[in-house]
Amino acid sequence: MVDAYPQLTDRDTLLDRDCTTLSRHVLEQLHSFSAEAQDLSAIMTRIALAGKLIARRLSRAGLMEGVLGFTGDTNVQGESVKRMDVYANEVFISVFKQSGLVCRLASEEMEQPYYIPENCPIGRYTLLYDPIDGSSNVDININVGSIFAIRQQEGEDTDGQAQDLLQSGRNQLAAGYILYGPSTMLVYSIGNGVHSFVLDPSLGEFILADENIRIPEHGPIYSVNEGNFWQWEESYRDFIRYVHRHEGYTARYGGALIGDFHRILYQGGVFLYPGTGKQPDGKLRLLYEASPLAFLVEQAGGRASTGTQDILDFVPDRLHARVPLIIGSKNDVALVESFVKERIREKAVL
Ligand code: P6P
Repeated sequence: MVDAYPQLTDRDTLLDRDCTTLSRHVLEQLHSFSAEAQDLSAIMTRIALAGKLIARRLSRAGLMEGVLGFTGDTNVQGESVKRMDVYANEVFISVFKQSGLVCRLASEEMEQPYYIPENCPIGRYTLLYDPIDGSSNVDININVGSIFAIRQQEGEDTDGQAQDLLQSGRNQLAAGYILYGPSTMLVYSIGNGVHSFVLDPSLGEFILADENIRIPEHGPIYSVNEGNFWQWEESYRDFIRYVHRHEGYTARYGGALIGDFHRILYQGGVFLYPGTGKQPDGKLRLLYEASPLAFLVEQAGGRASTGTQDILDFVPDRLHARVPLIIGSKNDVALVESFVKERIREKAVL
């Protein structure tokens, strides 16, 4: 019997996989070569270039003067700025200059959005990003990441205050992150599933690794800084007591949101950064941390919540708004929310 559809040999499959680069994948994802598809593919290619430049710098950081450590400045978040924060922030700006694509960049490191005037008449896209997430890990060679979201500019931004960015995360066109770990990975979604790529330094290309990643409905991991235990509302202490008393849970907390999120995306579980007495809205920023990851996790079948509301429905009142973040497997996010809602019910009857 002649096989009507000769199977691809391993070699052919491998070759096909090696040729599925990020830019090709984006176009395939959009099933079109429209102007918007080409734009998004080109933007993702620029983001990939930024990732390669940052990964290269990180891989040599311990060998070079003036790469690690602090600048001595404090950013808009009130945090001490690392030299890598500044470098990575500027890399994203530079890769989009002359791109004709991105008119504005809104970053954790910049109080106001950065405008690229030569792009603005044509480029109607805004990049929102955290150039180095987890920079406290940089000097000790533990994984860090970059987080990004792409939005379409809506209306005129006449006063440079980017008020059109103060919208729910459901207006994101695309979102993703770059994980600088033992290998450099890029994970993204343009609303058609979540896909991961591994940087092949010998090719200088991000090569497709996993398509349509689905987060388990439940997982064993809970990821939270328990050092804040007594700063939380009682409901979060209730959740921690629950996982302490029930079999099948394990704690993992790396100090960089991206590493903790990436583990949960693959293995299931929940990451939480609740509000505290000093920071009732929590520490993590909405527009370039929580919202992009919420977009991704919902695309992967998971959930992201403030404790009482979906992250993607939260409308910020300012560019650097913070939100409490509970994100991961849908059953585990729902479990945390159940403790929050129980305490709200109890208060209501008092
Ligand atoms: P803490 C890094 O500074 C970051 O913004 C996230 O990447 C990380 O999850 C969190 O802060 C860690 O904060 O208070 O536990 O050190």
